[in-house]
Amino acid sequence: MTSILENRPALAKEVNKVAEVAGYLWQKGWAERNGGNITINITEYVDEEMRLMIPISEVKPIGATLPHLKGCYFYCKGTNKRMRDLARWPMENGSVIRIMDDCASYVIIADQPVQPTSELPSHLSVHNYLIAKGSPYKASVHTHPIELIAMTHSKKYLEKDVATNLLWSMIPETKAFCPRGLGIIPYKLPSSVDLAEATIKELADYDVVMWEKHGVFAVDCDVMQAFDQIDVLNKSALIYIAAKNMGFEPDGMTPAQMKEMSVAFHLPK
Ligand code: 2HA
Ligand code: ZN
Repeated sequence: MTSILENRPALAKEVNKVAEVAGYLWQKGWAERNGGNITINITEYVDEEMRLMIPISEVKPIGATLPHLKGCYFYCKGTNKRMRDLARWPMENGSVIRIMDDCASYVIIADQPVQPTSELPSHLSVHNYLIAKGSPYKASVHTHPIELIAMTHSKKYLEKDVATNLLWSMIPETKAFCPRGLGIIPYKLPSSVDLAEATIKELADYDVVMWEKHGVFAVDCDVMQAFDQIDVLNKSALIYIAAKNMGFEPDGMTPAQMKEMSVAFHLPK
């Protein structure tokens, strides 16, 4: 069977990045069973032949009307598919979808009729928001990073920017490479409209947001950069926990050292 990735090296490169990240998520223990989802806006790689491809699914409702997605294409992880499988076989555990002109429905065009992620309405609502904003961001990643989730089981870390400042202070790189910090969203039912709406609101101020007692949702230019933002935050959480396990509360970088970082790296906060 031929793949949509054949003779499309730029598109193949983006999908292969998703597969690489899916492997990291599994190796890190952040993607148990079918946990997590990834969607990427691949519209810029679409050629005339792709636009003419006959759908391999019926027309399905998105569950939301998203006016900025007209004519857009996405690669989406499949619902109930495993990240560890996607890492090896991205086109058997994910699919390419085309948004219909009504902006409220989609069809699958390749390679196989793999039903997209259960979080499709929230992922697509986020992409709609990013396009409306004129953002260059093309990737959204949802995953279950162990130590960051553990922190959300304590009320003190759910206060605005308490976790952000703590995590930034563990190692200079975290502020440099996750410069907008970690937004916090109080617990909401997975896949719910409420959760999608709260996520979009929080993404106005943060690139990575935490769903209390569930996981993170990150956006960036590509999937690798979205992963990196989550990875540096979780690394900081691990340093914090390692210090606590050695029996002391870590000092953290001083406010002056953090300020110095912001100036040197031209950081927004
Ligand atoms: O797709 O992680 O939140 C599995 C999930 C849903
Ligand atoms: Zn989840």
